[in-house]
Amino acid sequence: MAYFENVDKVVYEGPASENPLAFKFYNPEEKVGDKTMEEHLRFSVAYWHTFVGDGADPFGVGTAIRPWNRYSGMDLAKARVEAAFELFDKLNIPFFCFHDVDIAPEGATLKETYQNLDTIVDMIEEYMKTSKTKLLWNTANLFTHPRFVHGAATSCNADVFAYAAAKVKKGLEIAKRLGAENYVFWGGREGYETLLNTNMKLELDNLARFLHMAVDYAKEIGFDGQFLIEPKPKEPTKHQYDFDVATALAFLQTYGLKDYFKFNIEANHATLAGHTFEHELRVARIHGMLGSVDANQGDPLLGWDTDEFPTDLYSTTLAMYEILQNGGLGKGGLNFDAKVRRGSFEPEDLFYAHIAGMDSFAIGLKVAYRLIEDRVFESVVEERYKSYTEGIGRDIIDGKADFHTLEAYALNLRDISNRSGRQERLKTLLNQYLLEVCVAR
Ligand code: XLS
Ligand code: NI
Ligand code: NI
Repeated sequence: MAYFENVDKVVYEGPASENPLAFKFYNPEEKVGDKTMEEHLRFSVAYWHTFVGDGADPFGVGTAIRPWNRYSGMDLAKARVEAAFELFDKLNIPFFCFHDVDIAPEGATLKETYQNLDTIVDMIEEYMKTSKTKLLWNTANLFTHPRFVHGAATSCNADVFAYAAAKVKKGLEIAKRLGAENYVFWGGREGYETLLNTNMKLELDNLARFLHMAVDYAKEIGFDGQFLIEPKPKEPTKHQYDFDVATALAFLQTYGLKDYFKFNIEANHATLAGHTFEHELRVARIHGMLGSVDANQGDPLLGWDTDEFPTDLYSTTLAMYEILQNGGLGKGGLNFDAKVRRGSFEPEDLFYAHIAGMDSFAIGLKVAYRLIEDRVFESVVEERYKSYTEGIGRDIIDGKADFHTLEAYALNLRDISNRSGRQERLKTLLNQYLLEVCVAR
């Protein structure tokens, strides 16, 4: 049966098209450089927002009209799988992502939960045989159920640590079965509410123990997907230990975990941490740790994780700039960890939202590619740091300078001249490139 009767397959019709259910810029087969748009962008649908989320907020109940909601329990879980693969097919989407609790309801016991999961994973596996859509990543939800009130791997309660380990063990087995490209760790409640009751050292040590066990188990079962850490500074915790890329990187290095992980960077988490999206991508990239992206955007007027579909072309362009400089995302992708607004409650809105996100990143890709091809910012950066290619600068880089030689050099300096950073000029250039791509019909 069809859940989205009013929607046909969404195809590329070009910027002049007036069909709201068509792509205007995302043309999966179109080549940008030596890769197609589909290969560059590796779009993914987030199961939780699209098939589970109902639009509830702290002040009101759900508003979403979802044809599968006439079912409940395991029937609902099965209907969601049917709806999911219908949407994947109609959007021609190459990947999807889920938490364990998104796909199957928890049972009365962990054993029963496993059985529910197995039934649905069987079904998903069957669908995947004939669908092009692959699993970008899965993860375990270690934050919703009351047992995780004090965290999971960082809980003060060892029983909870054990329970969380069992859920991740099962998650890795599912990842292996479904051929997931990655496995994600987002520590929603791995943080603290007050230092007055918190043994921070023990909690961090335990988080590292937990992740080492996960690395060992993946090796044991031969799961070769990439492990990803998804930083977020807060919410639901007051302070999350994976605050931002720099903090999580220090943690991974301290505990000998760096070689086993990369980062899954979410735009709205970056802004919650007081950074831009591109800042987090840059920090990960220069350390060789850029793994995947949760593509969404926040609302600058609201101070929480609003998970909006990405439509800010500045942001998608600067993100794609980092991704292209990284040589792509490898096993990662652009996962729409994004939800339609509470007021956008019709099933068709799920399509409009994904089309908006996909077109926005397609524009970002094209603009970023041209900027790099023309070496617009590279030549500026090269020129700006030129003093390190010769003379005293070269000596600093080559390790030939020390405080003695530098002092001797400085004492002889007559005057020091700096040059303008030209920010405003560069932003105009960025605008010009953006307009060129958008206006060229
Ligand atoms: C929540 C996170 C979550 C992760 C997966 O803010 O973004 O959705 O991506 O657990
Ligand atoms: Ni996320
Ligand atoms: Ni988030």
